[in-house]
Amino acid sequence: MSTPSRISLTRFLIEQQRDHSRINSDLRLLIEVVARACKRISIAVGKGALGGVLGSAGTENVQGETQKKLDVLSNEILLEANEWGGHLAALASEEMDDPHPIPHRYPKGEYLLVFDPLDGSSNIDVNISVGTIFSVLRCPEGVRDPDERAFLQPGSRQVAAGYAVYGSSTVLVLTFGDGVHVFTLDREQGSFILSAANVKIPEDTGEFAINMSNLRHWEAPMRRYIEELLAGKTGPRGRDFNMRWVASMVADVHRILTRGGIFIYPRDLKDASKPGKLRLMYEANPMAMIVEQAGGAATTGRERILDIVPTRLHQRVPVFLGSKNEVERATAYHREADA
Ligand code: P6P
Repeated sequence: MSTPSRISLTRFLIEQQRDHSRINSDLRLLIEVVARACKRISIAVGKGALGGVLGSAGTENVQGETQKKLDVLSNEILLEANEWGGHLAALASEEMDDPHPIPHRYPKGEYLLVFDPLDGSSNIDVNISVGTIFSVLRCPEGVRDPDERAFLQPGSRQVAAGYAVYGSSTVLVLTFGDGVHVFTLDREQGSFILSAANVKIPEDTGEFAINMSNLRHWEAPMRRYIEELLAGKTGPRGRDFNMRWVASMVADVHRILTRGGIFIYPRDLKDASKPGKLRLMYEANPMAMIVEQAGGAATTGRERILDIVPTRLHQRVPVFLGSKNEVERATAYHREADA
């Protein structure tokens, strides 16, 4: 029998559970309800100005950032989708100060879900791709009412990670620690269809992604690395480089997963109290797991992101991720400077 060209997310998850024992039924349910929530978010995002959900919600999140109406809506969609299934012990989100407990009327499960419901939302009103990023951890043994401490596990303990990009197409990217798989939403059928399995990031690249306006605030090794790229053929790298910066992490990371590149949001001295802009638990960690599973690398410029033991739910870290050889070079420059 010929292999069907269209493998749905449901079939893929069943086979991961039945044939490969990679996941259990609770984790399969978790991914299915998150994928369904992403479809609902995709529909809301896709309505744009006609949906009455653009613009500011008039509130601020724990980061002190103005919340967009779609930030709040996306967060509510993910909470509602995950409360009743019995697969989670608690949830946490960029949009909520503290973890969200499972209501007493529902059973609890063994997993913790932490997410950025709508990353890049500052791009919403100008119709640039945004996305959802999520990370799955196990709830520590014996913890019945998990609080922030239950979430403070290194990224190497994630059992799954993924993101959805709401762009020209809606794409869902997943890893369970055994490769990275890409699903594209068939809008007519309403199903995510496997479009690429075991994706690999090229180890070398000619493309970098960074917000250059912060250059004067960077540390010396960071400036050295970028100035060498800008010097191109005439400089020590002996080749020209191209630059992209969408200012939606999901869009930049998806480009890198698809064709290579290095994404950098370094520590900058604009605000010395902040070690970086991006959040460890629901941006850096899930993207680092995905990138490493695709043969790339992910560091803070000094250490592997997945080794960091978190101290706070919303802590920030510098992020260097993507094509292995470029991330290793930039990291080596920082370590040399420290030495
Ligand atoms: P800047 C979006 O707000 C975000 O958290 C990431 O998605 C994105 O990579 C970064 O911030 C953009 O930051 O400083 O360029 O606006």
